Amino acid sequence: MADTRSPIEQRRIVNTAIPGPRSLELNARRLASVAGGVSVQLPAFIERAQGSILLDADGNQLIDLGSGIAVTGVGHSHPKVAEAIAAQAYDFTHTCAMVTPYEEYVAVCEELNKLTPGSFEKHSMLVNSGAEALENAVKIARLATGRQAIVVFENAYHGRTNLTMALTAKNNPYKDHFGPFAPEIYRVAMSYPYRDGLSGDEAAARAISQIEILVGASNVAAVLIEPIQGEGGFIVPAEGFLKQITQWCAANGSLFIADEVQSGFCRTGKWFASEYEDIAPDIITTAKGIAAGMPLAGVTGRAELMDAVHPGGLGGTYGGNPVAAASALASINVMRDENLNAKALVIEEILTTRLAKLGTDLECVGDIRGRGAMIAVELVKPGEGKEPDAALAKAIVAECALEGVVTLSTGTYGNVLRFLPALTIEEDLLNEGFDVVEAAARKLGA
Ligand code: PLZ
Repeated sequence: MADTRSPIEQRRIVNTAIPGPRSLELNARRLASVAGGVSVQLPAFIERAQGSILLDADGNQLIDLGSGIAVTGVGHSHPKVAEAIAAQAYDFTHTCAMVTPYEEYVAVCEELNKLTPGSFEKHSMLVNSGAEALENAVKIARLATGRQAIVVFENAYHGRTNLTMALTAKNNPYKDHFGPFAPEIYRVAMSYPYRDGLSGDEAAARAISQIEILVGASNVAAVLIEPIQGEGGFIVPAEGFLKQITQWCAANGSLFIADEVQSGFCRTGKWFASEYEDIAPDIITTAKGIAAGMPLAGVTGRAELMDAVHPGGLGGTYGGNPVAAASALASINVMRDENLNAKALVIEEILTTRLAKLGTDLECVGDIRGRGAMIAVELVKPGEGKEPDAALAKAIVAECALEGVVTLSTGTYGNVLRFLPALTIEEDLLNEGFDVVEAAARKLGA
């Protein structure tokens, strides 16, 4: 089942304008057939991808610094993952885990229970997407505590389904005119060191006071947070903030749920970003990096919480699909065998050093933050006001695309340029990709 074609060389090639003529033809078909609400950042149609290179329909080879939004941490079509997927597809592709089970589902749950922080007994369930994991985490937390309120934070992103839209902070594009939204969701202030200047203790005291005054401690089923906010702008809360919140939860009978959908699976240089703050969430949601792009997500939590739900209360047709589960098992082995936590830290060193250098030359570099291979730069207008510069972020992303480098912007204000390369990216290729970003920033920024 091995791929007999020659591998895609890990280098950038720009043959045509990007998107090129063949991609433009395909894009015309897309516009004529795909719902307009599903938008595309860069209509370069991909035919194959390997490692950190996307090969498009016009023969261009793009350096991928986004990993499909933090998904292909092990690189595109890692041979061990591709082979595991193919082998499982020949064995069987579906039985429905609720009808007749299979070992792969159990094995992924065993890995999740083992790898997530917390030495207590854990159980897991598998679903198809990050949003679905969040939906189930909330269901479990409400049933297990007998309470209804869910506390979330400014800048949060948790998905696009009805419940998760309510959990997500930003209106446009995620929520605009899609209401009414689910009730019993309360939003409090996030620790955002660059913009609020508060210590972890101060920011936690502010959030806890809001919870106690606006919600009431005894109503809170769970406090839900991304340990590093992803779509919000790679916001790393001040040290101690998360710990204080977990302690408040423990003291008040509320659960602490960490959404590690974006930050999990070696992305930050540890298996889970929660480990940096030495916290053990009661429930953790995972997706994205877990299965190299096959749709798989998980909810992992204290066994007594996960088992509080009546048999049959959790499930879904495809949850823990065998092909996706086989991909997860192979991906997790790659993470272990190739020590991708260490690789993420090398990426952090390269990106933060180069961004810091850029920051000494350019006033638009407001803040550099993140951990591991989850690094971002917040762009601001020159001057003291830290005024977000979303147009600059957008222009840099567009300029990089023309030069064959895929980057992503993010953030509540849309002014954050984020880097999410595959953890397996070769250093030379990462540096070449960043050369392009740097040239674009120097050309367009001040
Ligand atoms: N929780 C922390 O980052 C997905 C969203 C892209 P799904 N982030 C990328 C977009 O615009 O739709 C995400 C996340 C965190 C939950 C989710 C949701 O995961 O697999 O997209 O449902």
